[in-house]
Amino acid sequence: SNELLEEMGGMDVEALTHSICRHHLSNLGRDYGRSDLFSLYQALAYTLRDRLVRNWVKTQRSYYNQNAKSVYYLSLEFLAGKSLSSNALCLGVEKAAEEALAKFGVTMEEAESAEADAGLGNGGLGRLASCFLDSMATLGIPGYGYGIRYEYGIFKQAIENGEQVELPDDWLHFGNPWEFCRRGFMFTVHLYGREEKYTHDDGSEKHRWTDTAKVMAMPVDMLIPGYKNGNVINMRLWEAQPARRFNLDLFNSGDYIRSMEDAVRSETISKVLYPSDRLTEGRELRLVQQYFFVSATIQDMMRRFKKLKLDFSELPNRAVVQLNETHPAIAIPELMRILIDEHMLNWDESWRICRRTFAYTNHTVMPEALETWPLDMMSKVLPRHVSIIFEINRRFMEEVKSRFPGDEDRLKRMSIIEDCEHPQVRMAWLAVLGSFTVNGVSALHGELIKKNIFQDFVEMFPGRFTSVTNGITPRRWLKQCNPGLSDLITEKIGPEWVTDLSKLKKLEPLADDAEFQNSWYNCKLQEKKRLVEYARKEYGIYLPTDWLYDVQVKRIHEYKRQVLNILHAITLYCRLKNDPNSVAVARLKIFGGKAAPGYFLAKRIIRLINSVGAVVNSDPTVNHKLRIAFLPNYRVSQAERIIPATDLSEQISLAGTEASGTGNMKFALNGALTVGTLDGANIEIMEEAGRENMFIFGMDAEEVERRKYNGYNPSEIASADKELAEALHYIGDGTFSEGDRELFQPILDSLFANGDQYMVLADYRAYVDVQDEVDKRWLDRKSWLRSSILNTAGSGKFSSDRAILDYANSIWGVRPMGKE
Ligand code: DL6
Repeated sequence: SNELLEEMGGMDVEALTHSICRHHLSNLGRDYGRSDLFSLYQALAYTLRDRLVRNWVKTQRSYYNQNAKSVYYLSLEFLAGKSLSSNALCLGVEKAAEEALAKFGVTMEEAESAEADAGLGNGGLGRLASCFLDSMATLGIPGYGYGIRYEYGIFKQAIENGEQVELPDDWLHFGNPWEFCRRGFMFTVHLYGREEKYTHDDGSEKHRWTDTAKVMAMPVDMLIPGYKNGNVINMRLWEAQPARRFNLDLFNSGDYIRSMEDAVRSETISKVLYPSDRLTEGRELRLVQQYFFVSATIQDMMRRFKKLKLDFSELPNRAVVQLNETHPAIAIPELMRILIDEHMLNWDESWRICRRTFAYTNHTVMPEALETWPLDMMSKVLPRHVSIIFEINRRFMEEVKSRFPGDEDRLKRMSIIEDCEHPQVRMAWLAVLGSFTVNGVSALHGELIKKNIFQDFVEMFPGRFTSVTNGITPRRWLKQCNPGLSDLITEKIGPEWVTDLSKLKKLEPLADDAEFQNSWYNCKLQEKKRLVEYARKEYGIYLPTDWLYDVQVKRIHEYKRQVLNILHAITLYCRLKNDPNSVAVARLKIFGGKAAPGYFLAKRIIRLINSVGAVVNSDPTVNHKLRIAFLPNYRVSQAERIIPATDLSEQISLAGTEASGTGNMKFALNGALTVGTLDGANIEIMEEAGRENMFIFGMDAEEVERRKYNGYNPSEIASADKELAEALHYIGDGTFSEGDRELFQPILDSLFANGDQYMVLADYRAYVDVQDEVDKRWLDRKSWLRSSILNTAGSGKFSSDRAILDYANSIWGVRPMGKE
């Protein structure tokens, strides 16, 4: 059988070309002499998938033979983006694939333009999950990603009349050549029904979940290669299928439509990703999605474990389940249910096993983003689980009572069931109780969650809380997206940085080298030219080339403070209107990002950005020094074009609100200087790159707290700052809305009537002043380039390889596997 595996693996141009032709015939059913861009993309994808599956089989055999403990990374979101270039890169066939495609008259870039982004996530949380899989494969950490194969990923954003319009993301329309659908390996998932008591053969009282509705979960695997190491792991995404395609009785009685209803209802479960990234919507379908993928995943885990024929107490030595946020936290009562109801273990044994199997990552500091489910809804969808959650809570409340006798308030605060008019199940409390470790995603965030949301739990379980700073994969976010800079770096310090990012430190001595600086500058310019071309071709947007590229791309959210950035733009506009020579640096402000479809204010902010842009860009007294571009439909593949071209990275959230950020790391890695607050991982970037190589401004998290405590008055600030008052005035007086004074009133209301929750006005002056510093530095080209190089040199810590090794060592108890 190994011979067969070897046969499939030719990596040279000839073998790839042969395989591309063969797939045109055998998979696409067409003549390779009549290929087109899309068929070439597909055929090359199949060609690479052959090589991936061969390595996957070898990897899985090797892990199995080494009795490896496996990581189950459970995430409702994976933001994979495109796979063609990254798979070719990891397989080490980029050049051969390029040459093979050239025989058909096509470049790799062109072929990849035919691929749809796999956008199965909202933003940072989903992209983090994909970077983590890349690093697990690269490091040889045995593991799986588990999630949902949404038929529709994050919506496509179009901009019409300056406003966001959402369109469905039909990414599977032409099929997905990367995946393997494993129809033969489905699991049944139960829902609804009721809990029933019965007497077991041994006389004990037991429970079972009965009269359930059933739906099938079909595994669909996407293969994730490590970087040039022959390892391949899989991301297993579940697709919902009806338990019965149609109801034969109804069909026979002539009710064709009703006979199909069950099928449609089942398929709805994996139909669409919820496009809200932090406010929980509390919708039943979302809860069903969560349980659906958790149930199938835990069944898959137990199937593998049972093959080992070990005692259940061994489970935590063979598997660790990392919960990416609380979205999969229902896995805790699910494993309890399986052990108690199906395998007849007692409560204490089962709880010990659970508590040693699960770990939970928290990704948010904001209490309103903590997930809760209405108890009545959960009782309807998952009656047995609710009963288990009550028992977990009952025992826990006993523990709290004995530790803190008479402290009723504490009991209320810590109860998993929030006792109010419409009782809620607090998923974060469940996740904390059922996990052996809870981690934040940056040093600051790790401390903040201990101080605020989890304070009571820290008192009871002080050793349970830690933090692991996020990371990004250097393969996609430098090597692949910025080939010019990658080659320059490799030429100077060798190629080891790709798998050991700390090696970038070796660039430090070159930071002042004039020749190196020049080459560095040229790489940036090259990437700007690429972006200019991309924006023209994709969106008909014309960008100037050699300006300062000032970029804020991320989800649109009040706490991320795009409004602060636009206030700065308006201030520059005012200065230029007063005196066209008052601004020294020509600056292009680029914005990008989606707003949750139901988030009114975020959508209005998009409108404001575009409206200011329209006025600025068409005003000749201004547009020689300032332009504003909103690039529609921000996504992974677009980020790969924008980030390498960026000079200035905007990371301006209110201190204490952004858990970590990962965009900030991508920009710094690609040599952008950050203008940022002391928030999330910005602080650690500053520690690594040096404060003098960034533009830190505004309040830190403690000052924010103090200021709030002492009473914060935005109106006072606005009236005391002339430039700020002027900028706000123009938002309100119709300058950017063709005289319409109502259009942006909601934004002004958020800043005044609603108390400026994210303290935009409090940080305005510091922000504008630090932007003046940016201009000064930009004019001192050598100094700018020095800082740019030092940002890249200081990015070693932000590799997802480091993050995964942290998880592996301090949480998972797994080690990278050697080759057999
Ligand atoms: O940890 C990944 C990413 C962080 O970098 C961001 O700072 C944080 O906002 C984001 N959190 C979420 C919370 N989502 N929910 N639910 O997306 O996580």
